[in-house]
Amino acid sequence: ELQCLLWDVDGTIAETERDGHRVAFNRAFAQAGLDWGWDERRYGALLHITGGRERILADMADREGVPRDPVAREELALRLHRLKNKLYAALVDEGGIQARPGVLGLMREARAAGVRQGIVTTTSRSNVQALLGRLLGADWQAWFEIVVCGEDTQRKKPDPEAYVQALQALGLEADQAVAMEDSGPGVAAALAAGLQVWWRPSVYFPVLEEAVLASPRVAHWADGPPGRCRAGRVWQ
Ligand code: XBP
Ligand code: MG
Repeated sequence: ELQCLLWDVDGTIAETERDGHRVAFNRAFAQAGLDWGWDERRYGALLHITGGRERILADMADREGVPRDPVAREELALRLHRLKNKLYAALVDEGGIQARPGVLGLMREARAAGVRQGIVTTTSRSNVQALLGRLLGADWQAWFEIVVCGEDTQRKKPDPEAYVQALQALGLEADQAVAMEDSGPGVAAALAAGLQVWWRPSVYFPVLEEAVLASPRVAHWADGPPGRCRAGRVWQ
């Protein structure tokens, strides 16, 4: 019996990547005096590396003129990532990012029906705070029993660790929760943890591999969510 919604953040709750994180990364590079830039195509390719700091490091591997010393490289990536997150929060505060259609409605329906909810993301906690504070208000944490962020796990999606941690914290079996996801790595993480998935295509993940979509545990979120919340349960 499904009784819990586990929400991915980026790409699922809002289209944060192209006009949010990507723009903030580029602003951070510019503010740091680097002539680096990620256009939409490059960023789309880099999104398969989850985690902003990890993404910067992966990009550095293909660049000239970056520190050769691995420690110096790590430090630069960390500094750029912190700056990016600050700039991302400012962008969100300006109202630049909206919730995707149907998201707030489903969250409200779940809350009213007594369906448990959690956040499971590879994004930094500060970015979750900025976005959900803006979309749901200052008491956004009251909507979710658990909030698993990038800082909370050893391994980011597609590793199932974040979902496994969420299930443990909630005291649920895998077949009692459904993950709302958009990305290939996100869907892979949820499936590897044994969950049902409601997959929602996003700007950078308009399609997934045929084999993934054919899984009986994946339902497609088209015009609206493929199920409803009623009487403490998720029906699909
Ligand atoms: C999200 C990510 C994050 C964001 C940026 O993946 O991979 O890295 O792109 O946030 P998912 P940070 O939606 O699958 O959780 O810079 O805080 O990592
Ligand atoms: Mg996502």
